[in-house]
Amino acid sequence: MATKFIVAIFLFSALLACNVNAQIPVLYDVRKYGANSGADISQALLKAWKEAIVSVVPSKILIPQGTFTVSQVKLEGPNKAPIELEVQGTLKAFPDPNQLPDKKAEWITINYVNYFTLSGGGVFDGQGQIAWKMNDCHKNKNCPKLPYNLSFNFINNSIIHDVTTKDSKNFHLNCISSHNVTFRHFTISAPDESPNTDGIHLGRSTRINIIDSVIRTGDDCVSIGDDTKEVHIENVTCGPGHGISIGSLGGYATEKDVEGIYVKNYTFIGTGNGVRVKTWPTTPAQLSITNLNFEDLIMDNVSNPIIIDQEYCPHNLCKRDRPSFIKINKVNLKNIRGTTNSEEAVTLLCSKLKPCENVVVGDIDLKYNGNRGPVTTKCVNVQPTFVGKQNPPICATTAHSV
Ligand SMILES: *[C@@H]1O[C@H](CO)[C@@H](O)[C@H](O)[C@H]1NC(C)=O
Ligand SMILES: *[C@@H]1O[C@H](CO)[C@@H](O)[C@H](O)[C@H]1NC(C)=O
Ligand SMILES: *[C@@H]1O[C@H](CO)[C@@H](O)[C@H](O)[C@H]1NC(C)=O
Ligand SMILES: *[C@@H]1O[C@H](CO)[C@@H](O)[C@H](O)[C@H]1NC(C)=O
Ligand SMILES: *[C@@H]1O[C@H](CO)[C@@H](O)[C@H](O)[C@H]1NC(C)=O
Ligand SMILES: CC(=O)N[C@H]1CO[C@H](CO)[C@@H](O)[C@@H]1O
Repeated sequence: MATKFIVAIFLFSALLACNVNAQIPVLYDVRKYGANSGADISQALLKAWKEAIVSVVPSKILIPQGTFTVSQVKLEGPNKAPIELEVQGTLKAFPDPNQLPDKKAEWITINYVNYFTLSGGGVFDGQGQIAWKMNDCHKNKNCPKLPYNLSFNFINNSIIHDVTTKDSKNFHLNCISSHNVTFRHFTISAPDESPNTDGIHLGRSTRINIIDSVIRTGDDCVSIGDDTKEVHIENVTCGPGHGISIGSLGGYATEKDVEGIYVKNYTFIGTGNGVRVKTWPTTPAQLSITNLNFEDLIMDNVSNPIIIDQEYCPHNLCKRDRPSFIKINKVNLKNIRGTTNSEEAVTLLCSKLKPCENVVVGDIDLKYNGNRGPVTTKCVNVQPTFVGKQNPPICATTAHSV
């Protein structure tokens, strides 16, 4: 009798466990909350979200196919169970950035969630065309700040896949203070001439994966800010755009280390830079940048395929009296092929105060498709180890100037 009872309990728990795993999420369709195409669905989306985040079983919020306006929305956790936002349709921002109810906040913000999934094949259309014309930040230090398109902060164990962000008013996606987040089949598109439209900006985060994605934009495709560790970027195409940037770093004394950046099978098409590390001179920050791995990269008509610049000072708007305090250590550049349209294909310009260490450059084959030639490797305050094929030829002298 007792055995039978135990077996029954065992079966019952097994059934329950099975059920939890295979659970179909509870559906929250925004149409049930008053969303209809043409109108602003922000309130309906927020209502659906507020019900979904308190659910103790997995939930899914659905934005069906169609075109919807979202004026601005902030979706925040904490959530009690896994939560998914499935966007099948196109979400459009108001074209004029002055119409954002809160001009200082992002268009769509998702904060403080765990086990969140964004999916659905839909499009986030930031309608940036008017905002870009208002951007004069290249000549005006007090230029009005325009919001990011999407902002996902303090999110853990989350997946963003099969969605497109288009024509953002500023950076497309800002992802700060997040851990274990994967972007897959994530498409970013904005024209070449759109200013400051960085693709994905990461900061203060760990274990971020960006895979199987396409980024076309007017600024950095991916930019990595301070206190970021273990970023894996694989099978991504970037261009137009400015490539992948680590930094700029050193602007603030409170900045923390960057460590473990892996970029593999990445194609750059007509970009200003390929991979770039930039640190400001004359700054109080003392952090280090360690363990950078750039492997199997294809450069198609890129201006600066590989550049470490520890004297970064755009538009000459900085002091240059002291070298950078930032230490760059352990850099692997391996199997980088294609074409460059500037003579300086590989530039390793390190700090006199903190020379770069443990830099390995292997199997580089970059052809110059201009006519000023010859194409060169520039090394300052660094003595790289060269292995395998070297075109351009390795830097002949290691200058200790600057
Ligand atoms: C995410 O993880 C960090 C670090 O483990 C933790 O401090 C934070 O509370 C987590 N956030 C959520 C929303 O679970
Ligand atoms: C990272 O997040 C994914 C997606 O939610 C999850 O499946 C995986 O278990 C997480 N990894 C860890 C170590 O928590
Ligand atoms: C690489 O990414 C592209 C774009 O998303 C995708 O079509 C392709 O299947 C990916 N390749 C592999 C080997 O996964
Ligand atoms: C490498 O990238 C190219 C171009 O994006 C893609 O076609 C190919 O499938 C990728 N290979 C792997 C192994 O991801
Ligand atoms: C390469 O890029 C330069 C400058 O961006 C451009 O003028 C030129 O037309 C491009 N060449 C090819 C072959 O795409
Ligand atoms: C609230 C918030 O995070 N606003 C950000 C919007 O985007 C600009 C840059 O475009 C940031 O400076 C703001 O902090």
